[in-house]
Formats: sequence, structure tokens, C-alpha cells
Amino acid sequence: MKQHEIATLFTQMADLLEFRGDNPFRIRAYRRAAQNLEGVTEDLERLNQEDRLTEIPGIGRDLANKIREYLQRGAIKAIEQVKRTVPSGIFELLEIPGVGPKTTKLLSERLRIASVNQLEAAAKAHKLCALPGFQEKKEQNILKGIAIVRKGQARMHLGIALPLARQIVGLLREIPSVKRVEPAGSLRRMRETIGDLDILVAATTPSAVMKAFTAGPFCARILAAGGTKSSIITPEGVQVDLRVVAPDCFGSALQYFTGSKEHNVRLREMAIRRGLKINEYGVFRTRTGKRLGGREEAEVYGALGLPWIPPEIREDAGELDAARAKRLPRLVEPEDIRGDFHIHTNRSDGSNTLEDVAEAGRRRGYQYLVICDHSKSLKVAGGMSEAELGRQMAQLRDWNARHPGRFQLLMGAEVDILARGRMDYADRTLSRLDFAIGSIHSGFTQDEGTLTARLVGAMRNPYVALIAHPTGRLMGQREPYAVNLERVFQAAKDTRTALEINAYPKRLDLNDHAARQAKDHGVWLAVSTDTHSLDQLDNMAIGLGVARRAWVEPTQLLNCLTREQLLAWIRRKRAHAP
Ligand code: DGT
Ligand code: CA
Ligand code: CA
Ligand code: ZN
Repeated sequence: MKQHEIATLFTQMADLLEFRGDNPFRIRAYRRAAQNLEGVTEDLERLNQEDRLTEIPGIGRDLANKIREYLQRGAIKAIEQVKRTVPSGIFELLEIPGVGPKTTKLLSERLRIASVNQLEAAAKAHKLCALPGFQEKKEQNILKGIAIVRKGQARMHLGIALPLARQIVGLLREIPSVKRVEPAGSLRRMRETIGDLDILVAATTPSAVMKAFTAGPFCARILAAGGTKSSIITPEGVQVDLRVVAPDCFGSALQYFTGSKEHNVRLREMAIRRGLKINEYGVFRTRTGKRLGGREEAEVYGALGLPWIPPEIREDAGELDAARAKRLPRLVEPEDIRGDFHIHTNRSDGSNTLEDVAEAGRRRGYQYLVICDHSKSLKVAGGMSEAELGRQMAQLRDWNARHPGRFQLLMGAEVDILARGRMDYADRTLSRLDFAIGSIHSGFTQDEGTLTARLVGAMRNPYVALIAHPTGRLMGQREPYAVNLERVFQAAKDTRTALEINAYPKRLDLNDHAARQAKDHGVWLAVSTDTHSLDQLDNMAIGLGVARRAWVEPTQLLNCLTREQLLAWIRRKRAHAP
């Protein structure tokens, strides 16, 4: 995780230098270093010990020294110095979507704006319109951006919450008297955003756990510290609630603190009707007070005659009725996943070579990865001409030939959907691919009819197997664009096109709610990670969380097909096309 911290610092440095009007080469060097650091999969400490930091692309002697300094002191002097020359409110301004270093500079020089509040006041008073290049619209966009940032700051996405929770759980497990540790709350349910982390511990001496927790490296501030309950704030500003219970109550406490609140309310009502009482200490007979269980979560559900319900669907959205009728879905599991569909390499805007990506996919035990770099129109992301696509295809076939076996690469492309659903490559080119993805990367502000027609048009193309990130939202940055999802689902069903659950933590697109609707329409779904650097292959777990929250079963998820079945699925779509 150190590489992400350093990459963030380097990006900050580039923004600050740009704000100050520094040398463009220096700015670009920091930006490139930041991007390449995100793609580093080897342990940075080890690279440092072996004096191999300069092997990272874009890292020369000077930047290597800065990385080393960060590994040793947790800070970089040169960056701290530059930071001191800039008012602290400038950092907040740079967080606002659409406000880059150039705009920030202009705002600061012309209007002396140095904080989000000042910017908000100026925009509301229409003072920004006077600036060169500013129009009414941009003023409105800035206000929207401020609202998005404020909304986003209140809750974090799973890409932040999951690694942090894993780290804390790992440290707690090392405390001697600790028997069991599980994250609970919205994180265990894999909600797309998380308010705070809830962690449950079973231990014989709670005081020792509390002490270790509040003295741990992840505790920056203590909000409350009691005998069995405490709340802290981490250095990142995240609240963590810890509960310690006796091992005998772990199951009932886990059930209680996993929620959702609505699910628990319904469950307790069911219990009361059966003469039972459920709380965090166990299941009891109301009349006699006899305890029926609570060590394991399944005992709580079992006492009500119900099968155990997976946390991801505990939202009071029909799961209790389904459990009672013994019709719970058989949710997709990590072991069902045989491949990933949307992988970028350094041919377009990814960080890794095709070889490295292939190795990583094979090591994960997959049967296939679909290599999908950008198509020619998307120049900002290094979109490929037909000739480049041909070279990649040759390289891919060559890799497959040199590595016969269970795992093989499939040739794809993430092809831009242009006006009226025309694709960025001609059908003749698309027909040579194993698997084409259609994506909208332009015209986000078009009206619903236009955007929906583009998606539907793309799905009618026999070679388009999957529509990527169907609503285009980016949490904290961009609202979904206007599409009529009902019509999209219908067209996906009619044309046998799959819809993506993009697992990139800021996207999660389709989201849980829309994915469940798609599933109910009989549409095929595919979880894909949209990997740009190798560690992002792990986001499969997050995408799987969305699929599970959407009640998706293996029979409707493309990832569960073997390679042969997938190729047959593609042939069926092609043959079916109008
Ligand atoms: P969050 O943190 O906003 O993302 O959502 P949760 O679900 O993690 O909510 P949180 O942290 O307030 O509480 C964790 C769990 O504890 C919650 O899912 C259910 C349980 N819980 C908390 N307060 C109550 C309550 O007042 N009544 C009931 N029945 N359960 C509660
Ligand atoms: Ca919580
Ligand atoms: Ca909480
Ligand atoms: Zn992509």
C-alpha cells in the first residue's frame, strides 16, 4: 500500500508545482512517476533494500531518493517545503471535480480564493463569470462539484474501506487472548459506500484488546473507550467501532452488528411471533428465558427455522421471505469465477505489459483474461489504430502458442460507441476479435433518448458482447448519465448482450440495484475489473460483492462459464444478430 501513498504525494506535488507555474517537465515527471507507482506489484521495501527502485519506469535517481526518504521517515522534505509555500485551502480546491491546478491558480490570483467556502460564496455571487474562460455553466458545474465532494467525504468507497479493515483485523488477530475477529456492519454487507467500520472480536480478556486497539498504529484519536466498546478515528479520518464479546455470544453479536437495521427489525418481529427473543447475546425463549444458541450466526437463523442468510442480501429486500420459502438464491462465490473481461495493458492507458498481465491471470487460477485496450477515437487514453490492434493480436496469439494449457488470453478491445451506436472499428475489424466491449466515453451530457439509442445501437452489433460501465457514473466525481435502463435491459435481453458490473471501486456500474433489475429481466451480467495496473485484479472481490447484493447466481454471470462455454456463448450472440 506504500506505493499508493507515495503516488498520492507525487500527484499532489505535480498539482502544486503546476499551481505555482513551475517547469512543465518536472511536473510531468511527477505525474508519470505517480502513475507507474500505482502499477508496482512488488514490495517497495524490498525493491529499496535491493537498490532496485530505479527499475520502476519513470523513476530516476532523484525520485528514488524521495521514495526511500518516505519509506524511512513517512514524509518527503522537498514536498513538505513546497506545501508550505501554498495556502492549505488550495488542496481542498484541487479535490473538486473540474477544478485543476490552472483554475485554482486563476481563482487565487484574480479573486484571492483559497478555500472551498470562499469558492462557493464567489460562485453563488456570480463573481466567477468575470474570469477569462468562465461561463455561467462552469460556475454551476463548480457548485455541483462542491456538493459532490461534500457528499463523498461523508462516506468512503469499498476500495478504501476494505484494505483498511483487513489491516486492522490482521493486527487484532495477533493479540493473544483474541479468538475470533470479523468486520461487521455495511462493510460485511459489501455496500458500495461505508459510513464507519464496525469490527467484532471474541476474546477472553476484553481489556487487553481495548488497550491494544486504542494504542494501535491505526488510532489517531479516541472518541470513546470503554470496557467492551470503543470508537477511534484513524489517521485517514475513518471512524472504527470495536466491540468485544465473549466467544459464546460471537454469532449473535455478529448477526446483530452486521445489520442491516431493517433486516434485523424484520427478523426480531419474526422471532416475537414464535415466542422467541433475539439480541446480541443470543436467542432466547421469551417465556422461560432459556437460551437456544448464539455462538454461531447460523444458530440465530436456525432457531427461527431459517437457513443462514448471506450478509450481502440482508437488506430487507425479500431475503427473509425467500429464506422462509427455502428459495434463497445460490449466490456466486469466488470459486465460481473463471475469468475477467476488461483488462488494459500499456498498449493504451494501462501500466503493464501483456506478458505481465497474462502471468498474473494464470497465477490467479483463471481460464481466461480478455485483453481490452482502448479504440482509436479515445486518443487521450492511447487508443489503438487498426494496425496497432493487429500487432497486439499477433503478440497475444504468440503468447498463447508459447503457453499452451488451461489458461489462455482472449483478444478483445474496449471500443468506443460513437453517434447513433456506430462502433469505433468497422465490423470487419470487430469480427476478428474474440470479445468486443462497447463503451461510452464521450457526449456524457446528451439527452436520454440520444444516449439510450447509442447503447441500444451498439448492442445490435453482432460483435459487441458486453457493454461496459452502462451508466458512466464515478462516485464523488460524476453523476450517471441519462439512460433509460429499462430499455437498455430489454435490448440486452433481445440482442443477447451482457452488461457489465464494473468493479473499479469508484464505478461499481451497474450498481447493486440496477444489476438486480437486469438479472430479473433475464440479462447476462459480467463482473470485470477494468484493470489498469495489476493490483486492480483484486477488485474482483468488490465486483463480486455487487453481484451478490444483486442476488446473481452462477447461471447468469458470464465469469462462471468455462473458456469453451464462453466462446460458444459469443457464437450464439453472433448467430442470433438481426
Ligand atoms: P454505515 O456505517 O452507515 O455504512 O452502515 P452500518 O450498517 O454499518 O451501520 P452502523 O455502523 O450504524 O451500525 C452497524 C450495525 O449495527 C447495523 O448495521 C445494525 C446494528 N445497529 C446499529 N444500531 C442499531 C439500532 O439502533 N437498531 C438495530 N436493530 N440495529 C442497530
Ligand atoms: Ca458501519
Ligand atoms: Ca458503527
Ligand atoms: Zn476500460
